Amino acid sequence: MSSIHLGSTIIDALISMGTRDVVLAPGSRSAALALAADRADRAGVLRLHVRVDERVAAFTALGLAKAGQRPVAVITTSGTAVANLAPAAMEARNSGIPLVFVTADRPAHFVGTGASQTADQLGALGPSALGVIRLSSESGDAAAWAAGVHRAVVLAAGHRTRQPGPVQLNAEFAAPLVGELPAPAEWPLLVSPSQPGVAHRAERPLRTVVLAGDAPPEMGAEARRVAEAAGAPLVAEPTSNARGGGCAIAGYRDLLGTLGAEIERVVVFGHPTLSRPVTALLSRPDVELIIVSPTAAWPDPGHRAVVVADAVEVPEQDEAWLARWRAADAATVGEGFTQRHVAQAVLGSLDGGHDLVLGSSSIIRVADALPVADDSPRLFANRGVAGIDGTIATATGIALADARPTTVLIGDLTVQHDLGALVRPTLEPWPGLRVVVADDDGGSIFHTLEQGAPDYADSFERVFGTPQGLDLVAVAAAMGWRAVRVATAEDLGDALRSDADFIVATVTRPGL
Ligand SMILES: Cc1ncc(C[n+]2csc(CCOP(=O)(O)OP(=O)(O)O)c2C)c(N)n1
Ligand SMILES: [Mg+2]
Repeated sequence: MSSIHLGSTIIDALISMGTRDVVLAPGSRSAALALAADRADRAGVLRLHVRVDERVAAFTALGLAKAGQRPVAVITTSGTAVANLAPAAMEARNSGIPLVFVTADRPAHFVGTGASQTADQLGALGPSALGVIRLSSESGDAAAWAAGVHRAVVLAAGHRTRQPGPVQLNAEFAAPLVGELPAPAEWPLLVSPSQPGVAHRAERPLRTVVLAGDAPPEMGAEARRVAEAAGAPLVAEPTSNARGGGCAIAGYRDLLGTLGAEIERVVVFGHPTLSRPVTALLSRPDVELIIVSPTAAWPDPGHRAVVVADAVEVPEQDEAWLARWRAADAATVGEGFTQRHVAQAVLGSLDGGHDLVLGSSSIIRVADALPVADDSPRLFANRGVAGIDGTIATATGIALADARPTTVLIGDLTVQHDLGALVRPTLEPWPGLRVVVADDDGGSIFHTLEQGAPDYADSFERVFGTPQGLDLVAVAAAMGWRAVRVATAEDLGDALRSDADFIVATVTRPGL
């Protein structure tokens, strides 16, 4: 892929998203965009307007968008050209006019080196931009670039937010800047304007799986309802709050490698992040990907979404399709005393009247592979960026919100990231919170990742495992918690039935 491909794809995707007017202020870095826009103008699919001064170009676009009531794109070269968009951007932001500022840039590694016409131009429009979307000819492919344009246009148009305005689409072009234009391509994305309750009807009778990632309880319930109404297999991460009923498939990670090949459509609810087989599924070009999202920040890391909607109706599935998934489904907890046993015991001790907050390391993935439970607590985790910080404090907030009994189940390093949250202020109301720690003295998740390979064994413990040898029972007890340590499933069961509010389960670390 090259700069001419990037320029061509941006123009094609703008056209696919309904852009009819583009204003160009010429330069060198933006050459591929200029050539592609000129070709589209000659083909009659776009009106190209050329202005020398970027400030004039931007205000011209503002007028076109104001009267035309659809997003207009402005193309500039790199450097001070971008800053000249600011006045029109400010006006557009404050009058709600949809503009996509396509700012050509040098590859990031040139910024700050004294390279010609190069400055840090990200955020050059300051608070006027509703968002900044970044593309580079040196990373991703045409589908990824088109997906960036989709987001820019949808954000500028306010389709999902009801707040139109200016967006910066910053595109890094590496040399060579010109070349033979690839054939024009179409990049359709059906984004329904935000209309809660209006469902997209997926008409074609494709073999469908409903995929539910991290989601609030109401969205999880809707994912489960859609799967059950259609009789479709339900792949539900633990904090999807959808993981229950006859359609939920506990052992989906393994099955995606076999039956997964036959999937023709995936309907996504929430924010799936937990496993590589799911990430791979979301990147497959042969799968029709429908995203159910109430916002403009729909998840689509594989850049394959074809529909974004508030709700969806899926045609009824052939019974054999679900039956095959169910027949192959299996989930076991195995021998010994591991994170799996802890997760299963904790989940098994809680019903729908409880809340459970899961730490964002191995424990949530372990919970993801457990058998589907009949009566599950409401589940939460910080999966936005999957940090292991602030988990206990988050759980106290969740417990305070609804005054429901709340358990937080986390790894030992995750506890250490948030020791401050164990301090209970004497003058403050404190919620009913219990902490359960799966203590394997270090970060066991890294054993399952690339750095867990034998090649890195010499460095592993020091720079990934990081055992601290901390007596977490003593730490918690010093802060006034009723803390106990357990090392067997039986003792854990007893502790969960006791009034202990800080339970440290010493588990074996995989790989040791
Ligand atoms: C704030 C933050 N720092 C670092 C990381 C990287 N990280 C992810 S998991 C992990 C180790 C977690 O260890 P532990 O809580 O003991 O859980 P385990 O993997 O042993 O189950 C680290 C350091 C992160 N996600 N967030
Ligand atoms: Mg650990």
